[in-house]
Amino acid sequence: MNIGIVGVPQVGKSTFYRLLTQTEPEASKGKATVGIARVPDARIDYLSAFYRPRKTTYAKINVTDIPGLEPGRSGEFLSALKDIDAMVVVLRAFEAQHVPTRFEDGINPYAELHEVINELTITDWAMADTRLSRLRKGAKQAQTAQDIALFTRIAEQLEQGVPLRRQSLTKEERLQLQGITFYSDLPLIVVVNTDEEELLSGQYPGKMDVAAWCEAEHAPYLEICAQVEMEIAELPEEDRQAFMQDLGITESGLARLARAAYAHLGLISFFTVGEDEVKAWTIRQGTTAKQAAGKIHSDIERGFIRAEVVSYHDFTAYGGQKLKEHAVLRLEGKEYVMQDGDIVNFRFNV
Ligand SMILES: Nc1nc2c(ncn2[C@@H]2O[C@H](COP(=O)(O)OP(=O)(O)O)[C@@H](O)[C@H]2O)c(=O)[nH]1
Ligand SMILES: [Mg+2]
Repeated sequence: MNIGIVGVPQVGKSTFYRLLTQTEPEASKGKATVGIARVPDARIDYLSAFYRPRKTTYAKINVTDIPGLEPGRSGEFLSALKDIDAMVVVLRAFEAQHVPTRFEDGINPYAELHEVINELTITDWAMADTRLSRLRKGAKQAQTAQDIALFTRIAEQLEQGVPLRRQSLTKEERLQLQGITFYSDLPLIVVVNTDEEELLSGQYPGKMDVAAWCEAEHAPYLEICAQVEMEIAELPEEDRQAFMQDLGITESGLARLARAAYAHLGLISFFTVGEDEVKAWTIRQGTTAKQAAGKIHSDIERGFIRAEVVSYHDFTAYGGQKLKEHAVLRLEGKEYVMQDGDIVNFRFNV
């Protein structure tokens, strides 16, 4: 999974990137940085403690940090986002003397949100417009005429500030657009970067508006105190818990973001286990056993015989012991629809 961090300048995007990847971004120098976030998963922790494998592999999310969006340059910055599945919009709610506010009357995360949506929409409009002029110069084939009609309509609406996400398109039109990235069409996850006080009070200016917007747009909404969590992450393991408790943080920002992203994008995990490796695999909801086998290796998909499946829940209920006797180890065929938390061994023959 690839996610891009977007927002206006100086809102904590790079701080959030640091928190997710535990590495330094270069985005402040005007460049994009891609890093890897390891998705925390208590189920993998358990399975790894059980099998004591040589290798434990958590699911990964590729995170890209880019410079803050600004009129005239957003397109250039956004073009660094490749094959993005979702955008994380970071909004500033934190108060800090040393960081100048974008608005005269102080912080305004709701206004920032609109700025970001506008920049994404304008960038798409410019792209659609460029494409349109190219199409108009091109040969007058039937396909071109269709494309011109579609792009004209899309561009008009983008120009009026309607993100592609909110434009009504038929299935056929969607197919016509396949392979073209429209930033205003990508799933959004909104992260409000709060300070400690706001985290404790659960309040910040404009919260009602931001939350209502997210609900209307079906965008996951998270409040995260990036700076403080970053500082906590740097503490020795044994001190972290106490600090998190004081702030009422029960789950890390990364864990919450990962959960929101998986749910929003319809993704689930299955696990393969053994003495060599315990590993989490990410698939779409509705993936069949045979397709899941293909994630591991095309040979396993081609030679698929059966999948031996036990749910994580059943596995832990019996402490991983005598699963056959307890009749929780199932043999499933190629059409079996994989469930979140399935522990699988694929039987295959090539
Ligand atoms: N007090 C406070 N400062 C923050 C927080 N998040 C970021 N900052 C500061 O805000 C400035 C901009 O942060 P940065 O992550 O570089 O923002 P970016 O421009 O969006 O990437 C830096 O000086 C950070 O230390 C926060 O949660 N609280
Ligand atoms: Mg930055």
